[in-house]
Amino acid sequence: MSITHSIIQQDLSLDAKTLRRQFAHDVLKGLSQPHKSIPCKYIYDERGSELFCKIMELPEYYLTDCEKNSLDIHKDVISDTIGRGHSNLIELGAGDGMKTKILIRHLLERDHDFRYCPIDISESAVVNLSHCLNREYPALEIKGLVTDYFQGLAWLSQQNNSKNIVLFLGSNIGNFLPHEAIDFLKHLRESINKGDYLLIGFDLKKDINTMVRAYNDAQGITEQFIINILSRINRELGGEFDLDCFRYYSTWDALSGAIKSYLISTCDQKVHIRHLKTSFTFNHGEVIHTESSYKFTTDQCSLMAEETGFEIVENYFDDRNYFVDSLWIAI
Ligand code: AVI
Repeated sequence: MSITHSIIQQDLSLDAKTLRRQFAHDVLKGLSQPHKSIPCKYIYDERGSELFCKIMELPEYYLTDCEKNSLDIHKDVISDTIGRGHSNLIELGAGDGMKTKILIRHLLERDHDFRYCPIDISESAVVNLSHCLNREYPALEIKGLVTDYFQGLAWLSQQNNSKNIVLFLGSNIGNFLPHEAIDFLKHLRESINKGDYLLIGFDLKKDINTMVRAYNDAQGITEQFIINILSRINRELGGEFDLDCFRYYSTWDALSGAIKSYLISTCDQKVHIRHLKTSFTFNHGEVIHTESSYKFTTDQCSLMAEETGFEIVENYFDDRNYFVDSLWIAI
């Protein structure tokens, strides 16, 4: 069997300079608004991706265990449904790919004919995952892409040769604003063909304390993860943030149905960011919104599928009904 293990598609990978320019632009825009914010995608540099891997192992962060449990229980029916013909198994926001390994192992054991295409903004995530899978499954064809979701979709639209099975796991969809999630899913639908599949993970609404605890772990790893965004600004944009002058705060927003995470200034301060040639003023108690993690009902998931050109094939729940991996078909 031929082995392909190519990691980066140069033509679509965003180069470091472009990424840095976008980062500078988005930070300037976000911190210049009356309600300051920084897009959460910038949390994921090498350190942020490492910290996220630690979060996924925390006892409080139930999402990962629930999704692994759901994939494990339903892997037979998932693999039977997607069928055996040659396919591209494309993962958006692959991260460390640990959940996906459950499916990959199962498909390989069942002699499915597929290649695995992890797409992630973090180069280290794609490189490490590709090396790790290549070591464990030398016969697995892997084509990794270092790019953001939207460039990833542009690449996806060119993959017409085989059936596409797109994985968007981990409730990554929950980090979009509701209207952005709809636009993204419509765009995704336009990038694939009728009959292609999307396996998408949603964290479901549940007991409030359980959800809040998942973002307020006892070891403070989530705090380090979120505050890393300020270290990244210091490192890459010449920022002068004193990390001790901000504290992490996250809470359940019942109206929007999301855990909202913030960094709160603990004093009156002015912070200069050299590459932006700008200083930003923070009053004591002023917040920077850093992340929203939306939670869903199964009715909301059905509406999203309907609105974006998909039909639900089946919902795969974990043992506790905390999480659902929903298999959608493009119609
Ligand atoms: C990646 N994403 C789905 C995570 C979430 O739950 O919103 C990121 C995260 N933030 C804090 N903990 C985990």
